[in-house]
Amino acid sequence: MKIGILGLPTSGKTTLFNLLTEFYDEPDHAHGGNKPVMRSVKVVDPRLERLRDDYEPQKYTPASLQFLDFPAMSSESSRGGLEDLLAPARELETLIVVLRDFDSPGGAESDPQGDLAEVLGEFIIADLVVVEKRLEKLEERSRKPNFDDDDRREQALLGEISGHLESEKPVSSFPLDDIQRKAISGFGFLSLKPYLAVINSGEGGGNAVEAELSSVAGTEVLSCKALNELEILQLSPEDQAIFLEEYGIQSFSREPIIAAAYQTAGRISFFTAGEKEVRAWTIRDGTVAVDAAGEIHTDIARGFIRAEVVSYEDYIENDGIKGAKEKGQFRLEGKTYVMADGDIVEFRFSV
Ligand SMILES: Nc1nc2c(ncn2[C@@H]2O[C@H](COP(=O)(O)OP(=O)(O)OP(=O)(O)O)[C@@H](O)[C@H]2O)c(=O)[nH]1
Ligand SMILES: [Mg+2]
Repeated sequence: MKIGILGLPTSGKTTLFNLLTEFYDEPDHAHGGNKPVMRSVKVVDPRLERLRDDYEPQKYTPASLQFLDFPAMSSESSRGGLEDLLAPARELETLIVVLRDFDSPGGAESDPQGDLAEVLGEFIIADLVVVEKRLEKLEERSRKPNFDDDDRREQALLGEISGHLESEKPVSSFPLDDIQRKAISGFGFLSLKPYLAVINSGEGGGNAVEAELSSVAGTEVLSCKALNELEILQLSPEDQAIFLEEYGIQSFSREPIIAAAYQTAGRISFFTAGEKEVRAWTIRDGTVAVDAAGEIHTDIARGFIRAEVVSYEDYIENDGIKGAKEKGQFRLEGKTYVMADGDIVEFRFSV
């Protein structure tokens, strides 16, 4: 899964990017180019670590995530305008919007709420540009004989969406049925994407702003102290404890931010565990067993017989699969079983 990190200038995007991807070599660097920078990170999941400790497998494979650090959202930082700068974000399913909650190096006071409104406003404008370009094309086509019913429907729908965007409302609040949703999916509307707001607090609090923003944003809001955390992570464990206390940081924010990103993206994890390999798999929430099997291998989906499932909670409660089996908490599930987060699964199949 790929997650874009966006925000206004000097909000701490790159610092957060470095924190999330555990990159300590260059604690502070300006974003050079006009394109996002991508880096992968292995997802730390205590549940998977427990399985690793129990099975001592030959191979350990956590899930991985790709983060993209975007250039600042300001017209000066982009030659082709904000639409060009934001274009790579259209392919992503989830975004993190970083909000500055410290006085900027230039001395500007912080206004996370105002900044969020500005970022969301830019998403709306960028989407409007895309819609208008497409409508122009359709208008041209409408004078030609091959203009068909599909084109006509698209034109009508985009006309309505354009009006919605013009009244400064995001596509996410436009009522779409499944067919329409599919019809517009190729545009990658930014104002339709789920996003996670991360308040980057300096030395101050952050929690107050978090609560305040949660009530208005209608989205998940987390806060962190990216710069301090990044510095502290490079210290010895003893020093880490001292400085966490000194800065009033209860715990590092990398794990909760990644967990919230999964939730925002509608993703869950299931695990496979054995002596050969302990591994995490990322699937969409709502995925059925046969499709989850297909994530591992198409043969397993094709020859699917059943899924043998133990929830992580039952695994822990019974001290392993064996104990869960004895307690009857080991379930045999069919193709249409809806996978749950934390399921430990073995697929039975024949090919
Ligand atoms: N005081 C303070 N400074 C911070 C904090 N986070 C980042 N900074 C500083 O703010 C400046 C910008 O940080 P970056 O992480 O580069 O911000 P950015 O959003 O990537 O910046 P651009 O890509 O240039 O828009 C750097 O000098 C950081 O050291 C913070 O929590 N507190
Ligand atoms: Mg940057």
